[in-house]
Parts: sequence; C-alpha cells; structure tokens
Amino acid sequence: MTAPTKNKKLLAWVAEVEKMCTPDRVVWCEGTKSEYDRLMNQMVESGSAVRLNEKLRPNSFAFNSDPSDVARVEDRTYIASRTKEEAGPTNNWIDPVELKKTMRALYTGCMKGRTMYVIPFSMGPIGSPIAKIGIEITDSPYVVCNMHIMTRVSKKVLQVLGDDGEFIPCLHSVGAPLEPGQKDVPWPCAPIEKKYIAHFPEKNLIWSFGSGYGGNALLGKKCLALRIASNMARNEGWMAEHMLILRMINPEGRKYHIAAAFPSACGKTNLAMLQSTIPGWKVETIGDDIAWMKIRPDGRLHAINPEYGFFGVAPGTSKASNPMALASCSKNSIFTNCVVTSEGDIWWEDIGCECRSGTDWKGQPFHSGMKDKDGRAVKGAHPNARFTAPASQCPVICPDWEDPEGVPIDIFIFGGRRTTTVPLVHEALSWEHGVFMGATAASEPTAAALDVKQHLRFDPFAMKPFCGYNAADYFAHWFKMGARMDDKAPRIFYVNWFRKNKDGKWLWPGFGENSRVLKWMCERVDGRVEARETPVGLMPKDGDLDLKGLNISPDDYAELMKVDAGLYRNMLSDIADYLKEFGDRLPSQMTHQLEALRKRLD
Ligand code: GTP
Ligand code: SPV
Ligand code: MN
Repeated sequence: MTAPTKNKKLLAWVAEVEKMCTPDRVVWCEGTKSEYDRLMNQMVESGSAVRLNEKLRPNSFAFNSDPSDVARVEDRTYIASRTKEEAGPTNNWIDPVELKKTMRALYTGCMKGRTMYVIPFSMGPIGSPIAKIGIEITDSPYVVCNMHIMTRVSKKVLQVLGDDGEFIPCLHSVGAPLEPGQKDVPWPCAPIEKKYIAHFPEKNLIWSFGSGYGGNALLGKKCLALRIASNMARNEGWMAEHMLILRMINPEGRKYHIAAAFPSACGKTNLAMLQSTIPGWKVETIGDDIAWMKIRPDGRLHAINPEYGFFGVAPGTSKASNPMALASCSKNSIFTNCVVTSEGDIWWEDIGCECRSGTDWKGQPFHSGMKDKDGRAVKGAHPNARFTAPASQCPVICPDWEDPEGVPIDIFIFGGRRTTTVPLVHEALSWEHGVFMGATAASEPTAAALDVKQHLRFDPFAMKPFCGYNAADYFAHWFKMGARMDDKAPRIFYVNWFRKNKDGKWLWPGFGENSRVLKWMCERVDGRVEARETPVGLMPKDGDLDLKGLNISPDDYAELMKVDAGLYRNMLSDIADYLKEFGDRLPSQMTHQLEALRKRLD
C-alpha cells in the first residue's frame, strides 16, 4: 500500500517500525465506515467478536478479553524521563536507554503473521489550535475500531499534518507474533511480565507492548491525552486533567461549567450525564474522562474534551443510575467483557433486568442468580467491563461540545471513594487550599486497575496513574495557574458520594440526586448563599442544600455532613508522610496548607 502522506518524519518512523516488528503487511487507516465494517467482519469471522442482534443493538459487537488482560496495569506503566527525579515518587521509572533496549528486543518480530495498522488521529476537533495529532501504529484490529469511536480518525488528519507537521508517535503491539500456520486466539496478548506501557516525555513518544485493553492500548487516551499532554501542558502553561466536563443550566437559563476529577470508576461518567432531580435545572455533557484547559484572552480557564467517544464502566449502568450512558451505547458500540444473552443482546450486573440465559465474559453459560460450587454469586460481566460509544449518541451532549474555543470553567470538583470521614461536600477557603485538597485527595481502590494493593491511596487530582512528570512539580503548576487567573480562577469544591453508615449502606442516594450538591455550588459561585466555616472548609448552612422531595432522615443527613476533627487529625500524619516523599521539590504552599489545617483542627 502506498503511503498517503509525504511527511518525512512519519514515513521514516513507519518504515523503522515495520523493519523492527516485521508485520505481514501495512495498512494506512482512513477512519471510514467501510474500513470499520471490514475489520469487524474479519473479527466476527475469526471468532474474536460477536455481532449483536441487529434489532436489539444495531451495528454493535461484543468482545471478551483474555482473563489476564482486563484493566490498566499500573505496575507495568512507566514514565521513562531522563532522570528518576523527573518522573517523581508517584511513577514507575526505568532509564529510557535501558527501557528502549528491553522493549526493542520485545518488538523485534512481534507483528509476524499480523497486519500493522497506521492510524492518524486527532485529539480535539481536527485542525483546531488546541488539538494534537497522534499516529498510532498497532497490530490489533480491535484497537483500530475502538480508536474510530474514541478519537477522530480521518484522512484529514494527514492533510492537517502536511509534509512537516508534528505528531505524537504511539506504538502499540499485542506482543503475540504468529508462526506460519499458527491459529490466532480470540484475544492475543503477552504475559504480565512482558507488558510495558512506556512513555518517553522528553521525546513525546509512547511505546506500549503486550496488552490489548483500554488505556493500555487505546493510546490517544491516558498515554497521549494525559501522561504526555500533562507534561506538554506544564511546559506550555496549560492543563491536561482526568476530569469530566459538564454544563449546568438553571431555571433562568444561566449556564455554569463544571470540571470534576474523580479517580477511575468513581463516578465521572455518571456525573457528566446526570439527570437533574431538581425542577428546572438541567445538565449537558461535554466530556466524561479528560479535559484540556487553557487560559483564554478573557482571563478565564476554557476546557475542551479531546476525546470523541466514551469508554465507560458497564456494570452498574442502568436506566435508574445513568439512562444517558445506556442510550449512548444503544447502537454503533463495542462491548468488552460483558455477558452476551441468548437473544444476542448484552447484559451486566445491575443493568436493571434479569439475564435468563447467556454467555459470561469467560465464555461460560450464565444466568442471573447463578452460584458457584461454594454457593457464592457468580458475576457475568467483569467488574471493569466497558462499553465504547460515540459521544455524539449521548442524548444530552452539549451543542457546544466540539467548540474549539472550549467552555469557561466556573467550578472544579475533586473527590473519591471514602466510606468514612469525608463529608458530602465542602468548599475550599482559597485557591491554595483547593490545590491542597486536590493534591491530598485519597480514594479506595476500584476494578479499573486491579494491581492497586492499598486499602486507601493518595490519588492527587485523580492523576496518580496519569501524571507524566514529578507530581510535586505538577502541584506547583496548579498553584501557578491559579496565580495567573487570580480572581477569575474557578472555585474549588470536594465531594464524597460514597459515605456509608454503620450497616454498610450508602448515606447519600447519589446519581441524579447529586444535582442538589451542584446547585448549591452554583449558588455559592453567584453569591446567593452563605456558607458555614468548618476546620476542613466551607459547608452548606442548614436548609441551603435543596433536599425537597428527598427521603433522607435527619440522623443520616447529620452523619453525611459530619466532620470529625479526630478522624481528620489521624489523617494528618499520613498526609505528612506522603508529602515527605516529594522532598525539596514540594511547593512551600503545600506545607503552609498542612500547617493551617492542623491549626484549624486543634
Ligand atoms: P473511569 O472511566 O474509570 O475514569 O471512571 P469514571 O469516573 O467515569 O467512573 P464511572 O462514572 O463509570 O463510575 C462507575 C462507578 O461509580 C459505579 O460503580 C457506580 O455505581 C459508581 N457511582 C457513580 N456515581 C455514584 C453515586 O453518586 N453514588 C454511588 N454510591 N455510586 C456511584
Ligand atoms: C480509567 O481507568 O481511568 C479509564 C479507563 O478511564 S482506561 O481507558 O482503561 O484507562
Ligand atoms: Mn479515566
């Protein structure tokens, strides 16, 4: 196939990779429907994909991964900057020269028997000044089809790139070469000790080997749009964050833009598509995972969603919890590690109906209520099962979601999964205090990364697995951005939807009811409500959080809002230990904020 570009750097890179990986053939992707259909047909024929019932789930396909390849692998993810200090204590580091040597050996001949696809894609609207061009090389047709949905794949990207434009090279292989005559498996991948998700920030280069799953393989997402982009953003004075973006509209039509950072599988997709339970208030979705933000001439921070689709957590998604996500994946979608029912539709835990019979994500017969030999309930879908759906199919997608100017952010929210200690909502006393809150955010682990061992881990700004440089410098960057924006900086809040009572039940109904908390934030921004000061921050005065029509007992409400100074004091030493890891690089504002918090708690 002749190359559809004259870009010298691109041609040289593709030739170099072809020589190293020795695929049987090279295909340049164009992002067309016929390309998608052709690859899907091939995968259905080879047995790696199942075509779902056209009447129930039009143009949709189900895949099951290898049981060893179901989530991001944080232990195998590396920031290979020149020095270990540049990567910082929150990242895995290997010397880039050494890592390249190891990986070159793995890549040598790794595409034997396979096709090498070259995917030109744009993060952000094609040609917009805020967008970045990536080229992913992969030997996985599953990755190509997912990239069609998650990013803008098109010939136009190569036109914009031109003969000497810059792009971010993203090399991916499943790491499973085929000998002549060897039959392929449905989900090829390499064993865990050969998996590497590597980033070379000084070169803006991504090398991924051995996994076909999600953020390990769809390299535009976490690798480019967060790890590489966060490093570029620091150098160029903007921000790349693990944040949803939404627009909230009040009954008078005033628009508020909110960006929220919660760790993986902690509710970004849910909040982004929230169905408000307060009459007259409404939410529109702009993005559900990643925000790129720049200070514009108006002095405010404007955000765009660089993605084109949603790679959403499937289990728990139902008409009750997230009807808009369910509608988004009603057609033209890919499902990974879900149940396929005998009618040819998909199913997962808490989808809102029973599964009478089907095939689980491991290919075994399944029905709701099934027990294993020890009498334990069997799960049909993997806890990190995902749907890949076009963002344009979300019924509440914001009409301005592709505006290259972005939307001006009024409110930042941080949060995580905390069954105790942290109240439903509190507001930062200042930008510095807000940055401290984000930097010391902690959360209980989820299925999005199964190799996280701690019961509670610090996940600063929900970026622990995604910050492409030293997190201490990243905190400093946040302080600097605030200073540049001054009184035009977004207001900062912290939420916890996940507090439980003594019997282990959620204290807060969550989901659509979270609109009540957002409304209070909007009213704070407009100066319509006062707040009461607590040692940890500003909280709603009695009666200010709209609870009309909600059935929550006064005792549960008190528990939900409780700030136990003793429990917070216990956390201070954990915070101090965690911050010590950053040594001299830690911005002095962080130590000041810690001391101020200690004083307020006394
Ligand atoms: P990534 O795509 O991994 O970055 O995650 P995400 O933050 O988009 O996660 P998502 O919104 O898909 O979170 C899914 C999990 O959060 C499910 O287990 C939901 O049930 C749970 N969840 C979301 N919102 C709420 C809420 O308001 N209350 C409670 N209790 N659970 C919630
Ligand atoms: C996350 O884990 O935060 C995700 C899913 O959004 S993945 O793309 O697999 O990283
Ligand atoms: Mn995410």
